[in-house]
Amino acid sequence: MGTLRLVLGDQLTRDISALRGLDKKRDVVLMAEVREEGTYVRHHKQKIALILSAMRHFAEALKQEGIKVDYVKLDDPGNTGSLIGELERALERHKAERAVVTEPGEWRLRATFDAWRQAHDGVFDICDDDRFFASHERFHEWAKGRKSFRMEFFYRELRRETGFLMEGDEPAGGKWNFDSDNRKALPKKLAAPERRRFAPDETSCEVMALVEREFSGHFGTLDEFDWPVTREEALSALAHFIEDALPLFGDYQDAMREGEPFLFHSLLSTSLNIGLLTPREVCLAAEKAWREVHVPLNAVEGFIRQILGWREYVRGIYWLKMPDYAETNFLDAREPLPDFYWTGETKMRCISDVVTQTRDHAYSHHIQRLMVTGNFALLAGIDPKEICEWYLAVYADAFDWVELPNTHGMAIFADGGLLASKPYAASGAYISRMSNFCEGCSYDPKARAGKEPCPFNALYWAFLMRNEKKLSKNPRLAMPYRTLAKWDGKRRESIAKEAASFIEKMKEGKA
Ligand code: FAD
Ligand code: DLZ
Ligand code: SF4
Repeated sequence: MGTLRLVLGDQLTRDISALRGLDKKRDVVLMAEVREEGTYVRHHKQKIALILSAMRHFAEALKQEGIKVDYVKLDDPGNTGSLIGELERALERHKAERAVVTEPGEWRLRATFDAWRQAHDGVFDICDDDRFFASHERFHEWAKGRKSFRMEFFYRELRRETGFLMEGDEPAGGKWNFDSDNRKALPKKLAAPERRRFAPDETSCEVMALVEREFSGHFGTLDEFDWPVTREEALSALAHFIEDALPLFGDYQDAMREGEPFLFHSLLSTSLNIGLLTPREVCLAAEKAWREVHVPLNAVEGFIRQILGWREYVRGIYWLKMPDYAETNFLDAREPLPDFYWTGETKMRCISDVVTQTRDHAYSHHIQRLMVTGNFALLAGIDPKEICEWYLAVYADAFDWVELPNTHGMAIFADGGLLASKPYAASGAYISRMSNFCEGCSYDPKARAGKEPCPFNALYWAFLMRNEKKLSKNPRLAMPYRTLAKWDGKRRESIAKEAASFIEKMKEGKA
């Protein structure tokens, strides 16, 4: 036979580099469901179901084109449980001399594949994953010689290179960034659009039963599973977002409302990350909505920046800095992850709401991840490894290349400011301003008489005090440190005590 072409569960793009030049008569595509990929962290059940169902649909679509596909199911007898094990078995089964794969998105698997390739000279090619706007080389070239990296500057270069939202050499609307328009609080009466659901078909139902059986101890429920699992469904989700949610995406990008996980967000990260959609077509669709249908520029720019800017930038940082990146712990955070990250059982309404929806949907939007669970982990000093593993496990869109920089760098500042210019630390006042969580909470962000004070407040000031040496010179934290400078020793001591007592309660499972 010709070449064995291995396609991984997050590479479900017809034009993926490993499938280019495929010879239908001689080549075989290998796809394998393996236990190791489902358990290297204990992924949310919906993430495993999403990947396995999407893999099965993708394999079927290739077969419909007349391509030979060797598909190994999770419960096939003889399944070795690992991708390398299945690659070796398939090479033997097909008497193939050469195999090819597109570079895996995670460093862990890339290292495993590299090691196998070195041990098997000339057998295995690993080709670039060119579904991104910037190659590894492009990011390296940008990063070379820079002391600090900032997304905004990288994003502007990519805007110029791709021409997205450009008018000649100038950014559309005369500004690169419309963030200042994008921090509105959500009006009480404004309803979020109803989301298009993709009810599980026969394949998804089969896979969900398999997941319940084989991964029963994993976090999350499957009851609300409705992710797009085919390219057609993903395209329909994209069209729905552009029409119904994009116009207000910018205005309410940072808003949160209890019991409403999605608001005006796109829910496209799973489809993008597993390859059902390409970033280019998503950005093109958004830009078209601005040019042709006059969707506001602040919405379209805000959305394109997430994909062309943040998504490319975090991937660049990941491949530039791994594997050392994951080992840093700039703030020397050592506290264990509290149980309520799994159970949602805490009096803190904001956290219990976000954890509950994460359990039910394997989703929460960016500000919930950053300013609720991320902010709490930062303030409480949760160990980077533990909190990163949590984020990797609980979201359907989680892959190390995007989860790690967002958590380790952006949310908990464990990289000391390589990725973000300041820690995203905030007291209860921020959550109160951007959500309605506090209205139904037994704590009070304003610490009025008769109610327990919001733990985020003491934790916030204690965080600043604890890390004064490392953070007080940061110009973006000048204001809170000026406030702290006015406090006498007694006040400092009392806040530090309040925060320490909360952390103790948290460790005893009483928070
Ligand atoms: P929208 O708000 O509609 O945004 C549109 C798209 O922009 C997303 O689909 C996504 O592809 C991209 N995007 C937005 N923000 C980011 C970002 N900061 N980094 C990279 N891409 C971005 N995103 C993941 O895809 N996987 C993760 O594992 C992940 N982990 C995160 C962990 C933390 C602590 C934080 C703060 C953020 C994380 N993000 C992650 C980024 C972001 O929260 C999600 O991409 C977003 O919530 C997905 O929902 P959406 O598709 O509705 O996004
Ligand atoms: C996430 C995942 C899961 C749960 N299962 C599989 C699988 O059975 N087979 C497979 O090829 N890929 C799976 N994946 C996706 C891989 O974990 C992903 O390709 C790597 O993490 C690299 O990004
Ligand atoms: Fe969260 Fe504090 Fe508001 Fe309660 S009062 S919801 S703990 S921010």
